Amino acid sequence: MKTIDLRSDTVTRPTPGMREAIARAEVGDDVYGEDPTVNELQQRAAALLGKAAAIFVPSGTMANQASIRALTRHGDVVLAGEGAHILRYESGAPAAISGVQVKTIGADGLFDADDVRSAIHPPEHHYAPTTLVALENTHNAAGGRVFPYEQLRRVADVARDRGLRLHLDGARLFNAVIATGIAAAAWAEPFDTVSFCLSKGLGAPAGSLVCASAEIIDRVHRLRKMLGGGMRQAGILAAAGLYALTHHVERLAEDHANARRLADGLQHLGIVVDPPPETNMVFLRVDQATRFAHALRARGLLINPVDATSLRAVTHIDVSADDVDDALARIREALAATR
Ligand code: TLP
Repeated sequence: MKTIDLRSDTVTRPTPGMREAIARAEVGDDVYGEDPTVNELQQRAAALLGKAAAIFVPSGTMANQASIRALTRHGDVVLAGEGAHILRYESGAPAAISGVQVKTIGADGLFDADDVRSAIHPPEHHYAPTTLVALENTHNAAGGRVFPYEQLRRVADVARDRGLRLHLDGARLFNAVIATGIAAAAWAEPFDTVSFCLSKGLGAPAGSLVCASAEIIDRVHRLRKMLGGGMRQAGILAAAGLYALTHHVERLAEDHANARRLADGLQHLGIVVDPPPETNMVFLRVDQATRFAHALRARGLLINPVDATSLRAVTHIDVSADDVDDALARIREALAATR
């Protein structure tokens, strides 16, 4: 029986075309700035996001944390949505690496201009300075939800107006692009730093980019070195990233259709899906998530619990519509076995 892996879109393996691009990659030592494929990827990413410069880093976590460090000082406050990946899933890095406090605002990962306005500390010595707003799009813990564009612009306007900097965790920015038809550069425009990942829905084995002004990228470059993220013949990975940007962006629509197919099927089985999927994630609400995940695993279907009563299923390039139907059949069996 074929294992169907819906734990994350990070589990994808390079396609034959991507492997060929990797094999053909021209490389050099990127710590000397001499890897032509990395340089090409950085230029392409900067152009795509409408920023002056970009830097290739090993992971989304490093992209976020180097950006936060580049934009803040120790003791500052960073505002972020509930369940923000930078706070929940990055091993305490904002406190450990940047010495900042993260304060969550709004609900379900989303927040509006008023939430920012009322969270900013007054400029008085009792209070830590509030200096950065970090936004996540699409929002992972909130169900792969797209941050509504007009709302994002309002948040950015108030942040700018109050002298705050802005970081976008765009690990899955291209899912938001495909779901809305709004270009990556339009999403990125108000932000000082934007990170995006090649190793999620885009299907590359590793790597993320930070896109920003040349001055900020210079600072992130130093931080990448400090954090141990300087890689040598990284063109091997950058080639996969270039291939992904050419061949794997438009196809995200298939992942989104498969997520809807899965959600519809689950609802037919009487499983609550909440929220309705906007991109490639489906959140299942059940009585006992861990027990259900075990029953699924016994049937060759991998879906991770995210809390006591929820599981997250993520569609990706290695999952077809037939696999979704097959997954639904296995879920039906697991339901019968755990009732
Ligand atoms: N998210 C992973 C896990 O860490 C939860 C996943 O399987 O979804 N920002 C966002 C919004 C992310 O979802 C992730 C990865 C990251 C940053 C970090 O990327 P990596 O894993 O490359 O450090």
